[in-house]
Amino acid sequence: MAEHFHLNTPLLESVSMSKRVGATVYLKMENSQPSGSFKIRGIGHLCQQLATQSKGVVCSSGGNAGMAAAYVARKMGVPATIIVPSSSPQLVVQRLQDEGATVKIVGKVWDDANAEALRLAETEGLTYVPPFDHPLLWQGHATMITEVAASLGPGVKPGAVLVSVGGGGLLCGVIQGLKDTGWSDVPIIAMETVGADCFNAAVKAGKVVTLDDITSEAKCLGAKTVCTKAFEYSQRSEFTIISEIVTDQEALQAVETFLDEERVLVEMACGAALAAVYTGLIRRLQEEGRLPPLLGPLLVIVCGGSSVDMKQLATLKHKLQT
Ligand code: PLV
Repeated sequence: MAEHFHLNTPLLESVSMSKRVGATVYLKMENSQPSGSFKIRGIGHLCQQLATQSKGVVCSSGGNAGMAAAYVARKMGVPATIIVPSSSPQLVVQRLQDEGATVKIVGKVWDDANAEALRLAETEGLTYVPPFDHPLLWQGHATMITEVAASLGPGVKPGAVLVSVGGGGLLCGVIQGLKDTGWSDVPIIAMETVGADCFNAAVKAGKVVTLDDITSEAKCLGAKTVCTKAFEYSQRSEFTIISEIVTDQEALQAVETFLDEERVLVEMACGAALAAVYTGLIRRLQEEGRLPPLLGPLLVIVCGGSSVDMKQLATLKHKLQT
């Protein structure tokens, strides 16, 4: 990739997480990207390929894809329209507007907002920026794994990779990156919250399924249907993808513990992955023989997220206590 919008993010060793897991834990700090999440990698790459001559981009988002699209569009001098569902907190709308985007609130969940984005692309001739389902996004996201390989140096390979799954774009990008690096045999733990678990539902059903509704507060994991590519990967024997779910309470608790111990605030979409460490799930998977003993470090993708501040954290805590 020539010029790009994303940064080479730090790879930090977490002493407290390593203690919990019983193996070295490395954190890929995607929260420190411009726009606050890994999304900038894929969306930056996609926009460079598809939007240089564009009269405007339109992106449907739970928040973070929109933040990335708005940032990239501003840098490219192209107008951005971001469609978010009513479930996205007000602070997301504000942050998108601060990025210079036009924001429209349409429908209750991301799928509704996406229908409107597709309609606008068609009727207004805008360039459609999908949040998770496009090969250019996966190619862009894959750079995070090649960066990890460069940071770890020759001879060091992760024992497993921990990611969150919304629509599956991050998962597809990580797999693409593992393939690019010659690490296809590294198991992946794919985390979702109960009520935003379209990948887990597809894996269980043996086919892509559409959830009736999104009931989780991890709204940025809230796609009702996982992208086909992510499901296909789960069916292929050359990859080990372990799909697991945590409760909203566990994801939120993970956000708080991460803030306390690592001094970084992320949103619940990211907390879902972190919860695999804090709830002891990783150890449990090893004890059950579902995850091999970690022969290398555990790589945690800290996907980040801008849909959080101290007020939103307090709101979520209150909501999930009752
Ligand atoms: N969020 C998408 C989809 O929302 C969005 O529009 O921003 N972690 C964070 C912080 C995220 O924002 C997302 C996706 C994910 C993880 C999951 O990534 P995915 O969708 O590529 O699996 C509905």
